[in-house]
Amino acid sequence: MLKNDDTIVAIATPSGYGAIAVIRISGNNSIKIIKKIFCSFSKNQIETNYIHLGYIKYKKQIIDKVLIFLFKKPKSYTGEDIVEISCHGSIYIQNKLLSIIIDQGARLANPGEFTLRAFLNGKIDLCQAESILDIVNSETFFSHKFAINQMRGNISILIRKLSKEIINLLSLIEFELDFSEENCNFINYLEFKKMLYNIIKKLKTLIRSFKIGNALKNGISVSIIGCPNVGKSTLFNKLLKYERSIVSNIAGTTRNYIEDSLIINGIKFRFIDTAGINNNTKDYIEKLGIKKTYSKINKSDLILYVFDDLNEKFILKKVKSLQEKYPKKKIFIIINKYDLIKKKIKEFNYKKIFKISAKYGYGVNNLLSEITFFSKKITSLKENTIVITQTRHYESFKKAIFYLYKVKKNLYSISPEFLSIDIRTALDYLGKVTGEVTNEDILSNIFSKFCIGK
Ligand SMILES: Nc1nc2c(ncn2[C@@H]2O[C@H](COP(=O)(O)OP(=O)(O)O)[C@@H](O)[C@H]2O)c(=O)[nH]1
Ligand SMILES: [Mg+2]
Repeated sequence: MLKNDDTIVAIATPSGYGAIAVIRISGNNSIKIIKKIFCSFSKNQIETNYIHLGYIKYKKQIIDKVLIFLFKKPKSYTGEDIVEISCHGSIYIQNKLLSIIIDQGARLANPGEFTLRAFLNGKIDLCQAESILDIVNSETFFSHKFAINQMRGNISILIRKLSKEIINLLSLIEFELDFSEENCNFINYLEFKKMLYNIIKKLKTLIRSFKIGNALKNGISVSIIGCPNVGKSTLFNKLLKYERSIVSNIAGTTRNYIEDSLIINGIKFRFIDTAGINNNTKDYIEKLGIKKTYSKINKSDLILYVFDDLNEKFILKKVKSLQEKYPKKKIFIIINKYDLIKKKIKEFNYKKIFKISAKYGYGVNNLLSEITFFSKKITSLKENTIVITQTRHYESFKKAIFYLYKVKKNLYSISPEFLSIDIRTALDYLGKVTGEVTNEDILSNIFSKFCIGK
C-alpha cells in the first residue's frame, strides 16, 4: 500500500532564503513534466545524465534561470526517473516552482518519501535508509562517522552474515525433523551449541555497542546537581561559555532543568543544570523540579555533585547516599566557591575532589579535561568496530538474543519443531533491522521522522 507510482515533488533544501534551492521530482512523469516547463539554452533535446541550463517558463512568464539534473531510472536515488532543479533561493521562486509542478500533475511528497521509494525499489535496505537521516542530522565527528559506516552497509553486511549462520542452525534442526520418525539423533548437539553461542556472542557485542553509539550520537549527558545556591547554574554557564542559565543568590532560582550542548574533540556533551535538591521544601513547583532532577540523574552518564561546603563528613554522606541510589553512576565531587574559602582544602581520604571557583573560572578547565577523559572511557573504540546507534536495532537484536537463548535452554527438552519456530523468530528480528521483514507501521514510523524532500 505504501508503494505508489505517482510522481512526487518537494523542496529538498531548508526553508527560507538561500543562494540556491533544490527542488526534486521523482516518478514516471517527472521528465514529462519538466519538458513542459523548461526551455533549454542548448538546441539539443534534454537528455538524461546531463546538466542543462535554461529558463523555467510558465504561462509565457519566465520564473527563473535554473540548472536541471536528470536521472533516468533505475540509476537514481529513488530508482525512479528523477529531475532536480537547482533554482535561485528566493522563497517566492521556490514556492512558485512547487505549485507549477503540482499543477502539472505531481503531488507534494510526504516526509522521507524519496528515501522510502529508494527502499521499496531495492536501492538501499532499511538500515541504510535510517543512516541517511543520521547523516543529515550529524553534528559531530563520531555521529557522522557511524552514520557513514551504516550507509555504506557495515551493519547490513554483519546482519546478513549472522542470518546465514542462523539459517545454518535452522537447517540442522530441520534435517533432524525430516528424520524424526526414525528415532535417532542427527544433530551434533555440541556442534549446534557452539554455533548458537557464537551467534549470541556476536549479537551481544552489538547490543553493548549501543551504549557507546547512543552516547556519541545524542551526546554524553552530564548532570550538575547539588543543594540550592551552591553555584550549579554558574558552573553550567562557565562550562558552556555563555550566560545560559539564570544565576542569583536566591535559593530555588532554577526550577526546571536546563539543557545545552557543547562539542569537545568531536564528542557532544549535553550539560544539564538542575533544580537544587532541597528535601525540606514545601513549594509545589520546587518539588516538581526536584523530581525532574532525579529523573535526569537516572539518565545521565556523569554527575557533577556540587558543594560549597567544606565539611568532608557531610559531603561524603551525601555522595554515598546518591551512589547507593545509583550504584553504577560516575560521580564527580565538586567543591565550588573556592575563592571564598580561606583555609586550604586537603584531599579527601578516599574520594577525588575538584576544587573550583565557577564564578571566576578557577579549576574549570581542569574539570573539563577530566570530563573529556571520562568520556574517552565510554567512547574508546577500535577502528572498524561496528556500533549501533538506533534504538530500533537495539531492540530487535535484544529480541533475537531472547529467542536464541530460549533455543539454548530448551535444546534437549522440546521437540525440534518448536526449536525451529524460535530460531525463525530470531531470524525475523534480524530481518526487521534490514527491512527484509517489515510492515507498514514500521515503515511509517521510520520515515515520518524524515524531513520533506529527503
Ligand atoms: N564567590 C563565589 N560566588 C559564587 C561562585 N559560584 C556561584 N556563586 C554565587 O552563588 C550564588 C548562587 O549561584 P547559582 O549559580 O545561581 O547557584 P545554583 O542555585 O546552585 O544554581 C550566586 O550569587 C553566584 O554568583 C563562586 O565560585 N564564587
Ligand atoms: Mg540554579
